Amino acid sequence: DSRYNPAAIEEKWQKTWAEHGLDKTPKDSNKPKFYALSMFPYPSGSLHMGHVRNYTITDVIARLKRMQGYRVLHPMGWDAFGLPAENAAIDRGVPPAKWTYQNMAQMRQQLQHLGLSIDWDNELATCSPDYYKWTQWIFLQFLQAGLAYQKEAAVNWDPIDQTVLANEQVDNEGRSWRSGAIVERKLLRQWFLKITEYAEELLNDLDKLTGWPERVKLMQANWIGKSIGAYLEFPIVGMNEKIGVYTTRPDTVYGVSYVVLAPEHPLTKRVTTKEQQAAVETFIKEVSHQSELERTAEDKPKRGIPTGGKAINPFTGEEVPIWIADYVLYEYGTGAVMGVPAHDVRDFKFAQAYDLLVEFVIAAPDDVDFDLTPTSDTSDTDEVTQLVLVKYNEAYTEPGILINSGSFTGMASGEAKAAIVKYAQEQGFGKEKIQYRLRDWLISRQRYWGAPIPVIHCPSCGIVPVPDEDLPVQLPEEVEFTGRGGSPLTQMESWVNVPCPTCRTPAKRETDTMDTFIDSSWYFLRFPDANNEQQVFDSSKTNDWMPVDQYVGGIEHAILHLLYSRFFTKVLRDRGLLNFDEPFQRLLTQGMVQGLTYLNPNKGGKDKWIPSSHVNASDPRDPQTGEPLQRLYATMSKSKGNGVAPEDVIAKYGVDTARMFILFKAPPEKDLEWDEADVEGQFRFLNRVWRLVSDYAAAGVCRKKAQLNDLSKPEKELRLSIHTAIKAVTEDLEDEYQFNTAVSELMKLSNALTDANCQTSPIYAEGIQTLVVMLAPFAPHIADELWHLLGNSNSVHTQTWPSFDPGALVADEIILVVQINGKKRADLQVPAQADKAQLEKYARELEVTQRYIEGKEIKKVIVVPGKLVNFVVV
Ligand code: ANZ
Ligand code: ZN
Repeated sequence: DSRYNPAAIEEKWQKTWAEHGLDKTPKDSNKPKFYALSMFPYPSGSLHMGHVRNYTITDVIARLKRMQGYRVLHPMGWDAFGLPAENAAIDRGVPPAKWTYQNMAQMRQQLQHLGLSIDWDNELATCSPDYYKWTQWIFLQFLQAGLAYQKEAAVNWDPIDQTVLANEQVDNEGRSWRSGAIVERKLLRQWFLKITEYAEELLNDLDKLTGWPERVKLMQANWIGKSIGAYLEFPIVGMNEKIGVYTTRPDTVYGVSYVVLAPEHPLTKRVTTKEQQAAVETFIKEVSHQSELERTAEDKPKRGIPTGGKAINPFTGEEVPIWIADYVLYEYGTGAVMGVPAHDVRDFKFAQAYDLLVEFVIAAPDDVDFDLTPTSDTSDTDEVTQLVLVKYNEAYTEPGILINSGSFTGMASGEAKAAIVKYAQEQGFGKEKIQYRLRDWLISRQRYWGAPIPVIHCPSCGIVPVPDEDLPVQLPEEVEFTGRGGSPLTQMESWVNVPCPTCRTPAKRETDTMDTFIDSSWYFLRFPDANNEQQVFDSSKTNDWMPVDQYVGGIEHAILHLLYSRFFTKVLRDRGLLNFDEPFQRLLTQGMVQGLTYLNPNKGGKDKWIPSSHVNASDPRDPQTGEPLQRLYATMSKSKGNGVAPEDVIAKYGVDTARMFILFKAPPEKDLEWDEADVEGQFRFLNRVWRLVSDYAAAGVCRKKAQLNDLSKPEKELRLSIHTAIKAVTEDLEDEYQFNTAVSELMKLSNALTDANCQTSPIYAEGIQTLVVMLAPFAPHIADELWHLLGNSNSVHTQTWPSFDPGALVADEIILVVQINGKKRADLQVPAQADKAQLEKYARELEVTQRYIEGKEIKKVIVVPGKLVNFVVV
């Protein structure tokens, strides 16, 4: 049977490639390196279409680069620690390790059916002791460098389950997702990594990432959030203490009408007067139930309470009230703010709600339209104030000209900022301050399924790192998962109690495990040397393969994973382990895979989504109510019931068709609408290629060499199509990975071959071969099968990517337009290489021309080579 049978050939080739070690990473080779990496998956249990798209994109690139003469590293691993495994243990009693390794086995098998050219020898799993040993070792490197520390931090505390919760585990009402208890803010000792120490470099080096999408770089820059401002001190009335505030608008300091502290600020208790004490305590308690998002959202009302205390504006000597408010965050700046309602939107709302003074000290340049000098008398400035107060009935947040600001009056904001900071510095109550929004990374998790933080708390020595030779600190296996009472590790006495490595007195292990983002912050450094038992990696190997030349993954990792990985790379570089600054040279963030989705517009909540399996596609109606449904495309998800299972598509059409469809349907960064008709379309295309090539092979492959200087017209035309296709496909894959247009070019070439009239020519043989070779990265199985049908015994994947002959791209003949006095009189096919004189001759010899010029005087002949000849006659 000579029909295209994907199931048979795909299995056969996957086996053959494995047997021949085709996907192995070349060990020693002089070829240039190329590191192609997909963001590794979480082993949830089954692959979804988003995975298939991600890995297909990376695989096409890896295969292409091999054919283009690179040695390629294309590995795969598992981001295998994390909560779902622990929840499975709590809900179903399966140990987290067992659940995780089962899922990995299942997904590995699914991946292997996708025909991805992955070198499985480098496989790694972050939950394996061979791996987390080195995660722990890296943590100790941070500790040694002074980049890991413990401090008290406000965390979400579930008083019923007695555990810390991540922000995502607290719902909008402030309740625990598990127990339903109102979550409290509690100060606990937590481990942090000092990412802030690298804030400036993480920001500046974004400029080096020329192969990253602009929007990802922008998201990172905003996350780091550098702001240049001032630190100013406000003395507290009746106390020998000051409140330090951070402000980006020191130019507004004459407009301060109150000072406001975060509820967690240590000074709140001491500045509060007796009369206010009870009210302040109640307020602080209430705020502790709110999330940061609720506290700072622009549209939420700002809530606050006066402490009764007063502070002095060091510039004016005036007393202003000290307040506490929910919109001030303890973790940012100094946790205290100077309130300037006239020029800040939040302060304005706050002042309106609590009837605080609004004093304008900045005016738009156009509103200060008369001579105003710093020495002008008070009546002038009063006048300006009047003018401004009438004009603005909301905060004026733009820079402008200072009014009502003592000796700074009349300065522009920019100049005034510098002058005010300088004055504060001279007087000893302030200085310039650069502030980053980025905070140190809280990495403690009171959870079991993560890498234990490798330190021991000794009553006499303090924090003692676990000695390198005792790593890894292994997770105990005989653990009970109840979901209550915090991490199961705290209850494992035999595990917790150990002698201090330094002084041997009884001590306790740290029971916190690390945030799983730590595991994924360095896995790409391990792949070049994944099986090293002696070292985290051999630096020479990792330096050789790194940086990753092409990283492919989801946009959801635009900030955290990518920022943490950049941070780890820089720290390990500074520890002397790496010789490069940035881990990922080029980044491709692939779009979502969307499915056809049905929605009942009359229903709300989750019920409005009607799973497509319950719907008759030709007349979509709600199966319960009979109401007609809306159709739309939305990201595939379980909750919408709009997913397409990869295994179903593969069973029906084969992997090659699925890959071709994914690549053809949309450019990789764009969302992709799953459309069965287009899948069929690609299946038909592969069938056409199959017939084209197998018919040709059956008829006998031409083995003659082409005589390029002696080609027939159809041969020349076909050769033009072949080399145009090589050029176009190569260019589409060069800078932007435009797989969709590359596939269209392959379709064009296939059509040109179908239409060609020179089947026995060596040019035709070249065309068939070129088609099969260029198809190889996209549809690897069918390409290898056809390659063998053509009589080759090696694999198509070991072929060199074709290059085009510029000579073949030159057309033989062109159409020449012949004009008389600018008017077109004829079209004429002429040799493309004809020079000016020859063109004029061809045009002149034409019968039409003869007729028009007969008996006339030719005043001028204009020849535009390649285009036209114009005779000017009178
Ligand atoms: C006075 C002022 C006047 C301010 C004005 C703004 C406009 P960025 O740019 O994000 O750094 N702020 C400072 N610390 C804060 C905290 N812990 N919680 C909430 N808000 C805080 O923002 C800096 C500005 O945010 C600071 O400048 C401060 O308000 C406020 F017309 O100071 B500003
Ligand atoms: Zn000790």
